[in-house]
Amino acid sequence: MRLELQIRNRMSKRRIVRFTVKMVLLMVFICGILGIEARSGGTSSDNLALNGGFEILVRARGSWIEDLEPEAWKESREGGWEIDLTNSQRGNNSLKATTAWSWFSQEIKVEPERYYLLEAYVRSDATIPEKEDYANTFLTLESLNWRKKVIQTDWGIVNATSSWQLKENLIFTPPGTRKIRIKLAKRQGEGSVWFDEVKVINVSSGPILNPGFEILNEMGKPRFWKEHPQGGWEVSGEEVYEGNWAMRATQGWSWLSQEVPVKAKRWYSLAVQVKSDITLKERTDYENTFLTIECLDEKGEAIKRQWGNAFAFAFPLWHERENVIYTPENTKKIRIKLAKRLGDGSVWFDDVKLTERLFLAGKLPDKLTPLFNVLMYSLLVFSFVIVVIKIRSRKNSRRGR
Ligand SMILES: [Ca+2]
Ligand SMILES: [Ca+2]
Repeated sequence: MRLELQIRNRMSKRRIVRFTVKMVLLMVFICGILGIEARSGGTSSDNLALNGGFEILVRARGSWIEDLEPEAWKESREGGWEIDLTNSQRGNNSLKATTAWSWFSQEIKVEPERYYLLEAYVRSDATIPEKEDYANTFLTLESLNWRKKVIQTDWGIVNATSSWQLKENLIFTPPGTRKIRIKLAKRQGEGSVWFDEVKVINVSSGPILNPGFEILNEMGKPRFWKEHPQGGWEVSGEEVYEGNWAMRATQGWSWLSQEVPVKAKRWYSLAVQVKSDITLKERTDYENTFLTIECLDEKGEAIKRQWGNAFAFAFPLWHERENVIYTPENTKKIRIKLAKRLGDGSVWFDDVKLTERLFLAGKLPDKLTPLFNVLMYSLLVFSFVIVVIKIRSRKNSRRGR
């Protein structure tokens, strides 16, 4: 009898262990799925293009001889493309185009309504000395929908010169975009064009480009932002909310602006991290900061404006200030305009966010995350309770014997 009990006891313990292991595995599985979900939603500075340096070569399909071609790329029928093993910007190889309007292409999965930047190093011997801006090269991007139909073409015509230079094409993918197709080509002229180090980068997680002022140009100014001629804007490396850089305004009514494509008849919220060293004077309505929003029509004319006067405090902590606007009919874009308004001193800006405030649009991952968390914790608690109940019932049944 005692032996039987011991065996039963051992078996029930095994069952509990098995059950717990199963639950843990399930949790790990769910966490894995969630992790992937969270990552796919964010911005990435990674190169989305494969084999952008043309270093990986494979045997060409259907070729009689051992003809090599760069992996992941497709050559159009017009041909005229060669791998150049003697001349490269980086690595061993570059790609040489000898025939005009013959494409070398690659398709990449992307998200709609995002900014993508195509960068490539180009050089050419197809220049005409008397013409300075002789556009001989295509860095074209086509946006494709789910039927692989081209819904937008951004030609990206650039001028390659005799030395390697970085050229780019920035695009905003229209709604319905599933993929973009990179298309490299020589455009015109006698001679060849070389390509190397092709990159495609997602440059915004939301609608604003360079929202934290982290990408600077050769002049040390934040890319994609336009500075008013009155100036007074500085890149600040000391006072920073996030990352390496913030922007400091010293001149009142001098705008730092960016235009963003938006939808009509929607609510939008502009939220910016600010701080200031302007000290309070006797006036009570001493608003030192502008977070202005303008709604622009098709012609780029401002059809509505919300000044967004705000007060940035003069103590050493960053805080968020917000301005909200409803876009009228015919709105195509919003122009964000940041500025210092009044007072002696500076206002600092960082982490500019524009969000649409309608249902869950554009906020889905944020809204879903807590739901998944609740789901996961309840599963954990549930499995724990089950284990406890099982142990108790075993004990009770043993006592009953
Ligand atoms: Ca290369
Ligand atoms: Ca920053």
